[in-house]
Amino acid sequence: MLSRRNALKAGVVTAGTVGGAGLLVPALTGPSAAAATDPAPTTAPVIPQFAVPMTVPPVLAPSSSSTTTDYYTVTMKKALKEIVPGTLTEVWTYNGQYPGPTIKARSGRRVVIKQINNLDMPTSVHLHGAKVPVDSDGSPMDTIAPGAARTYTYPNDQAAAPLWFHDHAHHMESEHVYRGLSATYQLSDDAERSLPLPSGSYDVPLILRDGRFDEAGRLIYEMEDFLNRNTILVNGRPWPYFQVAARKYRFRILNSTNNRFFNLQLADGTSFVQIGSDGGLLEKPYSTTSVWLSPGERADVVLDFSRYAVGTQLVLKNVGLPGPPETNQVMRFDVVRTASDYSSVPDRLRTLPTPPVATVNRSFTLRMDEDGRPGAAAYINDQTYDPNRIDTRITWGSTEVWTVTNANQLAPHNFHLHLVQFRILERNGKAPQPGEAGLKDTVSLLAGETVKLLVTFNSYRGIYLYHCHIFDHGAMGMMGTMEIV
Ligand SMILES: [Cu+2]
Repeated sequence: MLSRRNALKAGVVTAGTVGGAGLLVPALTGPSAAAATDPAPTTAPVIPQFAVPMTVPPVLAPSSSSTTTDYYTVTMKKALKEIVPGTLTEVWTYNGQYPGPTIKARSGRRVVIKQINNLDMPTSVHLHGAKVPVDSDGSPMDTIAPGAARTYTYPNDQAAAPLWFHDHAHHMESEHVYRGLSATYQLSDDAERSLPLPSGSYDVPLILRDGRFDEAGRLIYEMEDFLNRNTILVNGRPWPYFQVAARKYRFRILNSTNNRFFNLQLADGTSFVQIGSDGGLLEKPYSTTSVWLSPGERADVVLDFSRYAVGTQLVLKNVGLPGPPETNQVMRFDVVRTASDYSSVPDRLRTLPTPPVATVNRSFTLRMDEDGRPGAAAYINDQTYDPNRIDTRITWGSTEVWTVTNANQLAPHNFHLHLVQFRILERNGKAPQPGEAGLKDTVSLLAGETVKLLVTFNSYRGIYLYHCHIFDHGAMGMMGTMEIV
């Protein structure tokens, strides 16, 4: 992680130049300092850290079920939620909940979701990480008009994985997700359920995001505003505390931000065990002191609190990245009781299939204007997104090596493919770290980095997207289309 951290430290000085808007806005030094010195009408409220309990999004019950399928109905609508203590924030929600309700699905069992759009903007629902037919992929131009509804069908023909559904309406997804259209979709299978991992109330999602609020509690949205988004939310609550027992927990961590990288570490520097990533469990558990998550990436970790005395308070930190200093803290675990623990982390979690040999090589170069020019754009292979253009034609059944390079000097990117889970063959010419050696759908790319991905296209045909999952960069053009024929 050292080289990545150093690379990002180099970015600290200049990150404000990315996209231009950041140039005009000095980084905040703290909520109180901002309130005292910032004459702008959007002064930040002072939100105490570790003052509110973390909550867990409710699991949505199906409206009906058949022998093969669970049917759900979800209504997208605005709601008022207390996020900044003492104020109400208007958020855009799935079913009035923020973050949205969790859908629990099982491999081999279909989920059908009727999405009703009661917002005043078009929306599109994308199930990130899922293998789905093109008409249920929620592509940017395939939107649900205000007042209309649409039914998405998810076959769940893939192994257990921590999926995520969020808005993907073209040029609007960045703001829509920021305003709340985001929820987790936990796909499990029998192999995963047979493992003795922590379960039930010891299996907890941690949905991370940032935000910028004004004193009235309103969420302020501006493009490329990450230097001013000084509030970290976990499951929709600012820097919460979470009361835990002195035993093992499984945490399913999702970076649901528009534009913030996390390098998560425990304040005491101790290690924890990463057991999974985007596409489900790793083959083997991996003991580490940090987890790196770019926007859209997931990490499944087991944290053993039995080594701490009751009464211990342990902060989860975000270390060494550009941003307001408040974003260096994420949440706090408070060890409040003992508990029995029959869970364990097996040495072998899963066996991944041996991928086919690749027969096609392609290269993708990610680059954005980072000199602060007005109207800055972002490109893949020197082209901005055009939904009417097919950028990459793929023969169904083929396995390909995609070499993806971030050609920027400063700006970080990442790379997400719809439809598929891939393997990372190399990062900067070397084997990937154990935490990204499993199945992935999103890969981090700091300035100058190159990854080689092994991708097999053997499921659905049609036109799908690949793009930078920093939503602002996608909206600036860093998206492309692939047609599998
Ligand atoms: Cu990007």
